[in-house]
Amino acid sequence: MERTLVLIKPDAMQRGLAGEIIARLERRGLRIVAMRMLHMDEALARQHYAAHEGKAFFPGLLQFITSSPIIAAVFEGKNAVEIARQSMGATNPAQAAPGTIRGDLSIDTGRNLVHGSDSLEAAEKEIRLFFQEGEIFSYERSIDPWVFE
Ligand code: D4T
Repeated sequence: MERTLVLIKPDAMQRGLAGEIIARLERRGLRIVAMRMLHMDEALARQHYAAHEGKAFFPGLLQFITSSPIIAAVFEGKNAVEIARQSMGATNPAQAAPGTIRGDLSIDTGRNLVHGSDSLEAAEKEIRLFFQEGEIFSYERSIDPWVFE
């Protein structure tokens, strides 16, 4: 079982696409184990996007990701990292396949709606930036919704 960090970026929030994006990931078979709406500050954005520091698009990326609230979520499931990224499609929406979130709903790399961790190591690091371990839910002891009293 893997966990991955998903960010519903400011453009998706402003366009009212949060529900659509969450629904697609849920329907794929991934389960929400943590979720919060927050406004990223510059310090958090710099940490999250540290790998891109120095690149030409970095200042614009920081400005964009801190421009309005986002939803941060942890999704869990078998191969969650790869499955989430596949459902999101290529970083550049022009190359994202139809049927993917970016391929169906966006047209520009800088406004590509959603973030998904790109490896298990990145997922662990990124999840820790947004959530404490105690905030991540476990369904282990949940009541089976298809067994009735
Ligand atoms: P994120 O990290 O947001 O899920 O995107 P990806 O993992 O798919 O892509 P990335 O790390 O390469 O890029 C991070 C972020 O920067 C924006 N970006 C990227 C941009 O504005 N211009 C660019 O040329 C690139 C490569 C989009 C995603």
